[in-house]
Amino acid sequence: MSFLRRLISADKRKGLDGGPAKQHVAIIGLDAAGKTTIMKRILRSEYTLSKPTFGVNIEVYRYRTLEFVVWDLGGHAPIRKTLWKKFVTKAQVIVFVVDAADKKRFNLAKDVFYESLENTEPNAPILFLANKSDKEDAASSVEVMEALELQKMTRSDRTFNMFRCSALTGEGLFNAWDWLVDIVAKDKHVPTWHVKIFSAVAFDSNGKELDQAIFGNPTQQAKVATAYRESIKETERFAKQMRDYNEAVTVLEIMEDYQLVITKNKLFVLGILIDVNDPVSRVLTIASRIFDAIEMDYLKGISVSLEKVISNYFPLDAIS
Ligand SMILES: Nc1nc2c(ncn2[C@@H]2O[C@H](COP(=O)(O)OP(=O)(O)O)[C@@H](O)[C@H]2O)c(=O)[nH]1
Ligand SMILES: [Mg+2]
Repeated sequence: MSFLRRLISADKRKGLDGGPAKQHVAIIGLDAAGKTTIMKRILRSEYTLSKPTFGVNIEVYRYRTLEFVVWDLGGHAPIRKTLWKKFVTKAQVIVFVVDAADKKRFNLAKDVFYESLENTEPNAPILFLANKSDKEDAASSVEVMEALELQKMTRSDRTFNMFRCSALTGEGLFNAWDWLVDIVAKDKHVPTWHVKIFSAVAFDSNGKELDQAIFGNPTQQAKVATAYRESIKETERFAKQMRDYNEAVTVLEIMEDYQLVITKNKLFVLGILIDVNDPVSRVLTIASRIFDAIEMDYLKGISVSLEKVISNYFPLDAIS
């Protein structure tokens, strides 16, 4: 399932008016850690980004039953702190964002993190994001974990994890979000192994199309034909936009039924169209294998066949 849908379907409790109860996610971290950029990156996929409310230090994003409260930690007036407590106390999930390149403020980040931890619900899972991994001077996950003294966390009953990511390129971000959603949806069995690949398209890094593949019975493809064409257009657009980056990822929802995972490595850009309910992390694993295979062909001067690569290596993920 797409991460937002999974979050939504995970929340089966009813609100007072009989509708589904809100699920609250607190996104915290020092200013300039990348929180706003991350939210925009994630919600853009669903085309429903709402305008931030409240002003500079607090942003609230809503998506159906989900409420994301984004908060810059450190240096707030007492009145703000009261408001903050109200938000963080009711958050079912906490996301703590660190700028992995801002080593001078690691200590401050650690202090404000443990300070805010006191106000959180004791069982709320925590996702640590070591953001800005695209920067050359960005610390490794281990360095960030040590800086935040996360060994302390292993002594508590909390579920937590850390991912290195870049809100700029999308690298690591969607895997992290998949993890978070699985944690929130853990009462519901979500099969995470195979996905349903409807189609795939590959471009080289200059935006030249290399191959397209469509899976399944062609007579039943009318429904996906439009999504397929859309996915080619979007992948090409992404290839052009991300020309200057070696690695990049995004996820777009297409016609409500599909999601398009677009991922770029040094040489190629791949757009893979899957079911809207499928986990993005599986597709990223598949994509890295496809990159290896098509790179070999490409370098040998053999024309790329996505259909061959996907049906050979991932037969259970291709729509039959
Ligand atoms: N290089 C790089 N810059 C980033 C990344 N994420 C955010 N930024 C930049 O860092 C600055 C602060 O980001 P913002 O999202 O406003 O941080 P916030 O204060 O935590 O909401 C902006 O200039 C962003 O463009 C990233 O992953 N890589
Ligand atoms: Mg912000």
